[in-house]
Amino acid sequence: MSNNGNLKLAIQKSGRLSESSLQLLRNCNLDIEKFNDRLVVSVRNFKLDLLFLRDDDIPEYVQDGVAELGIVGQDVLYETKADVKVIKKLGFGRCSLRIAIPENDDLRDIEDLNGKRIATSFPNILKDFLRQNKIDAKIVNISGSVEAAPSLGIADYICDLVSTGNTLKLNKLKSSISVLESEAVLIKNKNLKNHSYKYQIFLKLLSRIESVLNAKNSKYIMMNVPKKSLNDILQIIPSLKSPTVLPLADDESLAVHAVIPAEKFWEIVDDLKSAGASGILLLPIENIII
Ligand code: PRT
Ligand code: ZN
Repeated sequence: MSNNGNLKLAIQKSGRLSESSLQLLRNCNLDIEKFNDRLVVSVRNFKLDLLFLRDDDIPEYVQDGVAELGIVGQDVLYETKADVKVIKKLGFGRCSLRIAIPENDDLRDIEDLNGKRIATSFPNILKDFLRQNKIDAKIVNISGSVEAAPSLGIADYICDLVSTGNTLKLNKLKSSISVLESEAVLIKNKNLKNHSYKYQIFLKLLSRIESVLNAKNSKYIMMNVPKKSLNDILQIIPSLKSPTVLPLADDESLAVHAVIPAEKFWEIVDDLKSAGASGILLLPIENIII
């Protein structure tokens, strides 16, 4: 591997996290060339190399310093028990590690897991979960197609990742207790601080990632309001900081601009209209540097 002094970030080569990981980096204005089958690609306009790996290998590679940073699901991270620092949740790759049971079965509470055989490819996480809840169940460790285990008779229940729930349905299973809520996270080697040059590159990258994530969760709202309604309108807007108020040519109205949490827009739009706001515009934001 090239030793060009660049910081190294490991991401999944091909899978559910690959596209979103690359998209996040491209939104940070990193110029990444097509990687085809290469293991390492240097970013053209930043002191960063990308390592494309199987997701299961990423936590250990970061722990051992082969890469200083990695992007991986919390499920894989906790299963490998690698000794790394979690820097940031990245808001994609969301899923839930759950106990699932046959459709016609019933699980009234967690105690009903006692004495059952549970198939999973996450034996470490499941073992910790069972221990914490003082449950005595048998873990059947399988690496793929866990959802087939109950119909094959090798387990009573399964513990697997669920996102839409379609896979469970197809296998006549239903989702039950949640073991772990997971999303992609940025992880870091614990000794990175000792390499001051690489640490500075890391801080720059982190500030870009934070600005992209902040922007993704925020929108810029603009509207016209009658002067007399200004106070009512300002009460309604869940602004990140004080809104901007500008005079308009007609002397009766004002323009109000603010940055709001994106998910609040539909909650407040009717209240804004009732309070007299008109010409409401909602715009995406590319970056927010706080
Ligand atoms: O080849 P490599 O080892 O790199 O990839 P992989 O096949 O091991 O992993 P991959 O790409 O499937 O998943 C990578 C990460 O995506 C996981 O570690 C999770 O953090 C996250 N993720 C998000 C998911 C899902 N959603 C998901 N639905 N990982 C797997 N699934 C599977 C699940 O195992 C089940 O088989 O999808 C099926 C269920 O999906 P639904 O939509 O039918 O419920
Ligand atoms: Zn994997």
